Amino acid sequence: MGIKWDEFFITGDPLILGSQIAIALTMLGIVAGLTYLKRWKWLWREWLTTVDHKRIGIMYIISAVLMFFRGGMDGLLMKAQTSRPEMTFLDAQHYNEIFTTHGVIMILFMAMPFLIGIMNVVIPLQIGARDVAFPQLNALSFWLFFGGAMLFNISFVIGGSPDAGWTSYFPLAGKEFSPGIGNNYYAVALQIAGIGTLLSGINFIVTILKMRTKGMTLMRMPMFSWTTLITSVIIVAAFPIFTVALGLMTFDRLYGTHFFTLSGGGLDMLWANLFWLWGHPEVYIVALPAFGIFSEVIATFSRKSLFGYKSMVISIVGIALLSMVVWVHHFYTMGAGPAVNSFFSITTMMIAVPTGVKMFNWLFTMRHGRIRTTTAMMWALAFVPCFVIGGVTGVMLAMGAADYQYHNTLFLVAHFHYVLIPGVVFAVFAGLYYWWPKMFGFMLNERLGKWHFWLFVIGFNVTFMPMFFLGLKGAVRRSYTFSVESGFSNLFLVSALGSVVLAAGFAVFCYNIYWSTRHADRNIPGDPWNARTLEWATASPVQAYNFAKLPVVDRLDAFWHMKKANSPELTLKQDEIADIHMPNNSGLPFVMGVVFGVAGFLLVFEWHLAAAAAALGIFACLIVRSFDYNDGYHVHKEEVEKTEKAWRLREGEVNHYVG
Ligand code: HEM
Ligand SMILES: [Cu+2]
Repeated sequence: MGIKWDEFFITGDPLILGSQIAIALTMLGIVAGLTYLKRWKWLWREWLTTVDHKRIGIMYIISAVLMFFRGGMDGLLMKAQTSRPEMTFLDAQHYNEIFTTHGVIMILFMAMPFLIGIMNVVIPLQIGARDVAFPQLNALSFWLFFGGAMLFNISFVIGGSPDAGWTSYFPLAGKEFSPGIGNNYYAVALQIAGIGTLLSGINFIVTILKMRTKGMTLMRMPMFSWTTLITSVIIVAAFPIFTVALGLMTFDRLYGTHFFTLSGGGLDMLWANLFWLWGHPEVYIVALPAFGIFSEVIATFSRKSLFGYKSMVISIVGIALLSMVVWVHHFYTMGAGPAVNSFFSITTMMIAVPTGVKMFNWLFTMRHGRIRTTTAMMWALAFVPCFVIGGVTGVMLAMGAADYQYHNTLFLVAHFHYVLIPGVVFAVFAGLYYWWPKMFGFMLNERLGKWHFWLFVIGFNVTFMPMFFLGLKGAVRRSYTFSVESGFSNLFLVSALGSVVLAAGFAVFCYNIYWSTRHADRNIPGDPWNARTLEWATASPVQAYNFAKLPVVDRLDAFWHMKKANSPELTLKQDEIADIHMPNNSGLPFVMGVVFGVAGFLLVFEWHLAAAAAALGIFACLIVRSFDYNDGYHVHKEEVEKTEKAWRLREGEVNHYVG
């Protein structure tokens, strides 16, 4: 068993050969650069072994930017291929592989790590804590995610990419119709990354329930903390379903079982049901935190507290519950019958209600507010109309009977990009512009930010708006080409041109990071936006231990009111400073990520004995961990005092210090 050696490296395609060379050169470049700058030790000590939530968050975000680049390239390649009728730039097989990797990477390796990264950076600060509940587990989450992502990405050059769509439906995804190993990558890599996500969910639930600072009741939590809590609950509810489904898929593909293969008495639609039982909640796993980000940004830049806080919380909980009972809307055409389809039509449409409530809450927050159109706020402003288009077309798709027309057309593709790009990508950009100073101690350039914004938003609309009309005219999704006679040419061309503008917007964002890293002012206050929540009561960038003394909260938006009242809570007195206990770094999570990755790789290639041997490494790591009695270190008083003085005593700082 196992793969033949001549199939190991993908050869014969100039595009892939070019990428192989580029990847090899980049790797060499990184190794050479690190060696030349003598940064290996630094990399290991400060980053690879870190258990600091802020650094872990930053590593998530860096990975997400890279994955956005890869997923975006896939998107552009597809747009290039369909820019003209009968193009031969990509063949059918290649197109299949590209929309599959694009979908998986965008959802699981771009949207998820971006949001989990921002949660990591922000949540402990927002609730007034020194870290998450389980810092080392947090690092393990990251390295499992990263191991899974890397494993998935190498499929492109070693062994072959999965090609059965991001939904990987059976029977297509089974061994019979996809005998290559591409779909093994899907089953194994998503499993590894998924375990990481599940652990993150558990970690954030415990963190938010147990580590809030004094006085911060649940109903005094910032909205981003609420959305993170509910998202984590959905993660814990939904990801195990995916774990099981992928496990069964692995058995079907690797060990000849027949859970999903019709020929062996299995049920192919069982996969579709399990997939969407996870997959639909997954959409809310990425959308809810994004709503939380918009809530923070809109409140701050309207200089008002969030309108309808309670109804917002109720809506989030409502969306979370409903998200579990709508999954069949992804396959009305399965033939479950009118009664079943009607039930799922109604539950799906019901989601529009709490979502509408949230929309109005954001609008009412802005009403009579003194709005500041910073780049972060611009993303929130653009989100509202764009997301409404995504939502309204969603209600159209929700109607079971009508869906027989829309199903599998580009109308659907346009719909979910109108949900995911404004609902997730705009939010991530808003969040990055907003919280950047907390992460890095300087701001992203606002002028470049505006360029980034306009190019991206215009490009996005020009790319995806035509797809609605293409879909209504009958253009199907996942089709690598079309004929001149179809009459689709013009709309496809406009859409392709739009994607170039979109890409230019992303390029400006990357340039902004580069420019700001080199030139931005490093002398910025802790609270540069005049914001409302506790993360702004820290230095920019945040001190390693977050808070010298944990803040005490007596209402919602407490930091804002402390500033108004010039409250003594903002002043650190010398006698309040004490030693701060911190967890030690650990190399174990990184090692476990590597071991999981290697074992996964061997499993993908169906080298079972080797995979089993590598998996023993996981147990070895667990054993080592059980004998780890090290319980951290203390940051000494004197050092805390020095650090706090350095930022609190600066002019214009709202956080004070008295000796
Ligand atoms: C950045 C610009 C983007 C472009 C140019 C783009 C373009 C495309 C295209 C052309 C398709 C395939 C249409 C077809 O033939 O069926 C597609 C599918 C898809 N896209 Fe995007 N997309 C972008 C961003 C995103 C983002 C941000 C997400 C998610 C967060 C996303 C998720 C998906 C998914 C899940 C699919 C379905 C894949 C499948 O059929 O298995 N895309 N996209
Ligand atoms: Cu759904």
